[in-house]
Amino acid sequence: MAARTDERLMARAIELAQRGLLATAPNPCVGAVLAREGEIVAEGWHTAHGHPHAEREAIADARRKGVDTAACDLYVTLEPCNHHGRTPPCTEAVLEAGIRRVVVGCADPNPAVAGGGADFLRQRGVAVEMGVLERECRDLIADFTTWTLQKRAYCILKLAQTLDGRIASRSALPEAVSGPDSQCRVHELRRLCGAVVVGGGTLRADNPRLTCRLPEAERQPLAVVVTRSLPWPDEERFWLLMHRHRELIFWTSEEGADSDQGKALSASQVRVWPLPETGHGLDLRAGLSRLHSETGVHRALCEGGGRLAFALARQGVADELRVFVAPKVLGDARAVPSFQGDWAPAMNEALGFRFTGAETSGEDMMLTLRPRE
Ligand code: AOF
Ligand code: ZN
Repeated sequence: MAARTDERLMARAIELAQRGLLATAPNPCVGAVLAREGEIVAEGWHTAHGHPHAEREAIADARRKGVDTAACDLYVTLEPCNHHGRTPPCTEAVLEAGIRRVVVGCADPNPAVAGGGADFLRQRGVAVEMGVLERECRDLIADFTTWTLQKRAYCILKLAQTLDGRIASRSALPEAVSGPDSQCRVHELRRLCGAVVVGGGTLRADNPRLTCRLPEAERQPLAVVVTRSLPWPDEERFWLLMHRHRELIFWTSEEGADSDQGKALSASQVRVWPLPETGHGLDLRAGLSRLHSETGVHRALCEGGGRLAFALARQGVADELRVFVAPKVLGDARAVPSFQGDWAPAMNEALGFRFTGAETSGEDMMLTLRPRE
């Protein structure tokens, strides 16, 4: 099959996979298509954790439609599994369906299955091609890779900024930077994430609600506030935050946790987690690990401000950036920058990212970036 056809069909499998983004955690989202002479005849995706895998869904779709699977090529975003987990191995389903050619996006990073599926199929005479749209397929499951290999929550950093890279004016008043379409997308991101994380400064300046205001939101994310100077438990805005969220957690320093405020908070219903110091602020990776192990949160959405955004980027845990760029210029050196630090004096020392998406969002642009590999 021509390389361009393989890519077109894999692109469709990626689209299908994205439908499972919310429900599959802690499994990856996976999509599959069955094609005959380059034409899609059946489709499937992993719909939810514990449900059949994408390959089985595609094969079931083919059977429903009366399609002869033995005459089809299978395109799947992730290497078929070869292990008995919650579901039987997909490699067996492929053999039973008589499929002779399997095109795979990327290898499974799960150490329990890594490499096994493709080899198993090849040994049984199936042609397996690996690595079609590999980077896109790896990006698709970057969250899963973080959970399985690093055992921590995957961190999406959201920024809403002006053309000149400012997230707020000098007035420090809560003001919307981006338009209603972008704000709607932010609620969609909050729906996807089990926790929202903000710096103490942002909380004090904006008093954000940090809730998902979409009707389909099943539950609210828990709230994490990163601050060295903890509030007293009766400070109103923190109570408000607590009542809106399932839970409120403070990430602070050892001294913060030991302070009178820290002790008073711990004695109320608030969790206070002291994080180790790194040379670049509190150890946010440790916070994300603990979030994953103690609360089962898979994705955390960081909503600023600038100092926290920079610390995440500097510590290499800004796994995905969603930057909403509003077509506005403040032109004020005292306005708040999206990344606030004291870092690179020269361009060759800048932290590097790569663009993985750019689309319009009402009057704004939404850019998606990931760390450089
Ligand atoms: C596939 N196709 O659609 C998915 C795969 O607990 P289980 O049985 O659902 O297995 C989970 C593991 O299977 C998961 O950790 C990942 O390695 C792989 N997911 N594999 O062939 C799929 N979702
Ligand atoms: Zn499988």
